[in-house]
Amino acid sequence: MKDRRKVAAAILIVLAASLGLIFAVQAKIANERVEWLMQLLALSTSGREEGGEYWLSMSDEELNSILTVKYVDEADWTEEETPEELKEPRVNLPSTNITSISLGVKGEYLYIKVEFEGVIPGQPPKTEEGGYVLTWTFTILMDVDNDTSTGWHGIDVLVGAVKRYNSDEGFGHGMVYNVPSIPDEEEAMQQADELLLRYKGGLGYNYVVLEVPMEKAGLQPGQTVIVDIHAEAESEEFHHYTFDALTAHNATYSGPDHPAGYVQQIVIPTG
Ligand SMILES: [Ca+2]
Ligand SMILES: [Ca+2]
Repeated sequence: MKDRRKVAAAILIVLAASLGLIFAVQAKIANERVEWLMQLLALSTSGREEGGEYWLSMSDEELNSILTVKYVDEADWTEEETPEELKEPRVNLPSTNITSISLGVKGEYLYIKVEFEGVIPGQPPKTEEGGYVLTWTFTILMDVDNDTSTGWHGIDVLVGAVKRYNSDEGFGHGMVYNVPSIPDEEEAMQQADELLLRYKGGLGYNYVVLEVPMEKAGLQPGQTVIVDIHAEAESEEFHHYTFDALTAHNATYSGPDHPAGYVQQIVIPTG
């Protein structure tokens, strides 16, 4: 009886330790995913405005005909669902509440449309603490080759958009690719390649469409890709003032633990 108790206690300790490790790794990546986004802002700022060089001049009808696959977000990261390390204030900031992700392929491009509950404001929203939101970000981490030993903690490509309210930089919308297998974020991102993506939506809209060149990203139609898709806001008071990650039943990931955190599994449409 005593031995059994000892074994049970040992198992509990191992379980607790491994859970702690998983959360520690998740917290690390979730908290340090900013460097690369800021890198996008450092790229040329010309042509980023609505109607500018990088504005996707496709009609809504044309885009809708391309976007053939939809993942509806079923979780709004309520108090119960939110991991402890992200449990800063649970407020509803509609511009960071993802409602769906739509995908489509045309020619050499993958089109990704993310929709939010509310419009992404051009001016910083006020927080419940009386301060302001500093940064709005939307992030897609991709483990393109489904191999955690390649890329930054498995991540080979990062696609996203960013608005930093306390600066006069515009709306950032781009991709970092060819990410080397280096665990340190700064080092990995410095050695990776980057480019601005054509986009539609953003500030003043409740959606963002990003046009991803498939070959550069290492993507092919029909391919399964492990992703972490989330939006968050940093305020003067909190690193994670809000946080919402896509959770869709048709994107459930069933593989082994992944260092990227809140992973889902999506299929690149065949066009
Ligand atoms: Ca949501
Ligand atoms: Ca990988």
